[in-house]
Parts: sequence; C-alpha cells; structure tokens
Amino acid sequence: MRRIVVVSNRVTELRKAAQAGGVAVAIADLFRERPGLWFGWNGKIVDDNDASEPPGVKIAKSVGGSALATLPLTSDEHRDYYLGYSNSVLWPVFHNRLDLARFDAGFYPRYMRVNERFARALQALLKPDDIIWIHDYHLIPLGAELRRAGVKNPMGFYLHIPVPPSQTFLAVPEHRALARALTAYDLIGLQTQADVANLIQFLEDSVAGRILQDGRISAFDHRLAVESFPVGIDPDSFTRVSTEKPHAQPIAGAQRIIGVDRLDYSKGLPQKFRAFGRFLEKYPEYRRNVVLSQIAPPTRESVEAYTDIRKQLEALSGKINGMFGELDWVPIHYIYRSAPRDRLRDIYRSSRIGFFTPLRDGMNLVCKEYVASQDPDDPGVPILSRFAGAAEQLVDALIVNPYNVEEMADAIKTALVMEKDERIERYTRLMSVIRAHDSAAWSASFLATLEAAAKERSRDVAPLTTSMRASMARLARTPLAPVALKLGKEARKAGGQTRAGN
Ligand code: GDG
Repeated sequence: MRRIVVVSNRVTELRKAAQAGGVAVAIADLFRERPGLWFGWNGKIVDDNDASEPPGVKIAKSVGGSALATLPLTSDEHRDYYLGYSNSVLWPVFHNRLDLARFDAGFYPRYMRVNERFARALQALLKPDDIIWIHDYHLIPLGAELRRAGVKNPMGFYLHIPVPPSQTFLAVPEHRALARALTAYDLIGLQTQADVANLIQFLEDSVAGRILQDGRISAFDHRLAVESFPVGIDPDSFTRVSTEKPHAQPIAGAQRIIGVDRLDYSKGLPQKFRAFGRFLEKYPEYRRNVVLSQIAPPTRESVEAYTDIRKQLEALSGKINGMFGELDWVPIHYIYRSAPRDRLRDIYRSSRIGFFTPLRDGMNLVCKEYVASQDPDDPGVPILSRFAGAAEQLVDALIVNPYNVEEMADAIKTALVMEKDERIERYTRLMSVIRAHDSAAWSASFLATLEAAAKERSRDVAPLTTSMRASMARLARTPLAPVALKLGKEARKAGGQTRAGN
C-alpha cells in the first residue's frame, strides 16, 4: 500500500490527536489504516537568528508504521506566516470579512518563504511512490513549490475553510499567485458544492481557467479536479454509551442549550448571545427554565480581532445575566476555556438544544458531534446556521440565518416545544447522513479521487517543451497556419495526444 504523506500547518502526536478533536482525529485514524508520514509545524517558536537557518526537521516514530516529521517556526515566521498572512489575511477573507483583512502589513513574502522552506524540508523525505495530501490555507503554495523542485507524486490539497465568492477573493492583492499555486495540485477538495462553484468562478476570473469536458479545470499548463468532500466525524466515538456516571448532569429544573465554538469572530457568538437574550425577553415563561452554556476556548489571542470579540462577549453575557438573572438562576454560562474531550459527549447529550450559528464556517463538526451524542429515544434538537458547510448536509436541523436575531430566538422556542416523535424522526435522518459521510469515508474518497486524478494527469498531453513555447510565442507574430501545423507536429513528437475538448 502506498505511503500517505499528510502535510498540515500543525502536527499533533497521534496518541494525543483524539483529544485535540476536529480533523486531527481523522488524520490519526487514517494512519491507523495505512502507513504514513505527517509533516508540519511542531507548535514551537524559536528565536530568530539571522546568521543561521532555523532548526531542521525532527523525525519521530509514532503508532503503527507511521512517523511525524516536524519543524519549528522562528518568531518572525510565526508573526508573518501564521498570525499574519494565514490568520489576518486569508482567514478573514475566506470568511467574508474583508474589513478585518490586513492587506498592507507586508506578510506575504514571509508566507511564501515558509512554504518554500517547508517544501525543501519535505522534498528530502519523499519517496517516489508517496501520495501527498496537503491541508489548509496556510500551505496553499506548498504544492507549487514541490512541483518546481521536480516532485511528480500525486498531490492533493484540502481546504477546511469556506471559499468566498470570487469578487471577495479577487480583493486579495496576491490572488493571481494564489490561483496559480492552486493549479499545481491534481485535486482540490472542498467542504461543499457551493465552495466548488466559488472556486471555479474564481479561477475563471483570476487566471482565465476553463472547465474541460471531463469536468476538470484547465489553467496555465495544468489540469486539476475540484470536488467537494464534506469532512465528517467518527460517530461511534460519540454514540457509545458511557458506562461511567455522566460528567455533565442536567441542570436542576432547567434545560440546557449548548454552544461549543472556538472563540472566533466567524462563529457568530455575539449574535447568538443576543438571540438568547431576545428569546428570554419575548418568551418570559421560559425564564429560569433554560440556560445557555457556551464553551469558547480561546485561539489566536495575539491577533487584535480576537481580543475585540472576547471583550464583546464578556460585555454581552454580563449585560444579559444582569438584565434577566436571579439569585438562583444565571441565564448564560460563558466558559472561556477548553472542556476536556471526554466530557464533551456528556455535555452534548445532556443538552436539549445544540446551538451552532456561525456567520461562516467551512463545515462545523461540533453540530455533527452534538447529534451523534444524543439519546436515540429522546434526542435534542440542533439549531444550525445556514452559512455553515454542514447545513448542505444536515437539512433536518433547524436551519437559521445567524444574522437574524429574531429568527434564532423563535428557533429556540420551536426546538423546546418540538414533540418527541418529530425529534426522533429528524435525529434518525441526521444520523444516517452523519454515518454515510463519516471521517473514514471522507479520507478514503479524497484519496481514491486523488489517485484517479493523478493517473489522468499522467495520461494528459506531455508538458509543453521549450521549443513548443517558442512556437507559441511566434504564433502572435506570424501567420497562423504554418506555426499551428508545426506546433501540432512537435506535440506529437513529444508524445502528446490532445484530448477532445481540452
Ligand atoms: C475548522 C473549520 C471545519 C471545540 N471546543 C472544544 C473542543 N472542540 C473541538 C470540537 C471539534 C473541533 O474542536 C472544532 O471543529 P469545528 O469544525 O467545529 O471548527 P474549527 O475548529 O473552526 O475547524 C471548520 C473544521 O476545520 C474541519 O474541517 O469543520 O469549518 O473552521 O471536534 O469538538 N474540544 C475539546 N474542548 C473544547 O472546549 N476537547
């Protein structure tokens, strides 16, 4: 079986990946199935030392036959590549927040240099038979850098965050370079069909990409496939009924609404708090009967936009608790730290409503985890933003507009009064989708499509030779027919076979 090389910004020790949640769990599971190498940043920041190169790759054996290859970032790299271009330009733009994007801060050159450095370090570890799977917006240019260094292996890229509408993407000053870098991959995997449509439109607008008859995209000399592979969870790890006493007891006399979101401006937390406040105002009979527990672990605290959102939430929860709270009832439990992973299942299961209302989200795994944790005989109700990728699949959740506070307040009421029969019907349909698209199906389908796309590439026309390029340049200056004929002859000599429709 061919080795899988997974590259992501952050690498977690496989034994700890299950605790980290999110996609780290899926990657760890993949490596249990087949041999692999996981390459990326080890989370450490070393002091800059202009005189020498940053320390190199460390390889550690891990579970099964797998290995981790990690390297640190220098403090300049961490500032410009990670906090800067990745999280203060690409993250806000891809989440439709052009207002927060720091285009003029000069982060881009170092973003490129880190990708070049990663490419050099990775290339030395590659074997000819490896399949390379690169993850997320931090590493968009990595594939092109590897190709430039002569790497021929199948290479796929998966974007975990949403693709914005083309007009928004085009606002990034470096959009052409990013588009060009994307075309170096054999396959780009995205969360939703809407993301696929946005990316194709962007490639058309930015670099005049074309859709071929076989559905692939052609831009520059490259052909690539762009498809959606909605990321999933391992439902069994949430459905398994715990034999221990539940960690999270229901709150005496009150039903719990649960939110679990990294503290990020894309997660729509202020709107969620306002909607809960509006619910208490509009339906006073529910006061004392409901609490909103919001777990919001901090992330990227040194990025200014994240400090702002934290202050906003502290003010809002204080205001709502002050306005509606009683000596023996606090309406919002706002927890500004991470909950241990082994408690999440019980917390989800003991909550009558799962409240997940991001303004924009690639997928939103938490909603899937919430559903999978429910008691099949008496399940709770998920309320889900229409702007989370998960809404394309979880159509039996209560789908809401996260900008519409009134609608969200009413959805809480609808969920609270929903009859058990309807809750069970919705849960059953949701679970069948979650099971059919679990994390194992996600990685297996991406990798199978990548191998097929890479085979297509090897059957394609041989890349243009230098003399063919010269002929094409002459095309602009000389009469068409003779040059076109010559070009055709050269293409045949180079072993190329033009595919219909290309
Ligand atoms: C990105 C995209 C996409 C959260 N709080 C705690 C905790 N978590 C775990 C959850 C879940 C994961 O982290 C979060 O995943 P999400 O999908 O909800 O969101 P992002 O972190 O923004 O992830 C997203 C995802 O990538 C995968 O492609 O769906 O759209 O933004 O597993 O359970 N885990 C623990 N304590 C917490 O307090 N232990």
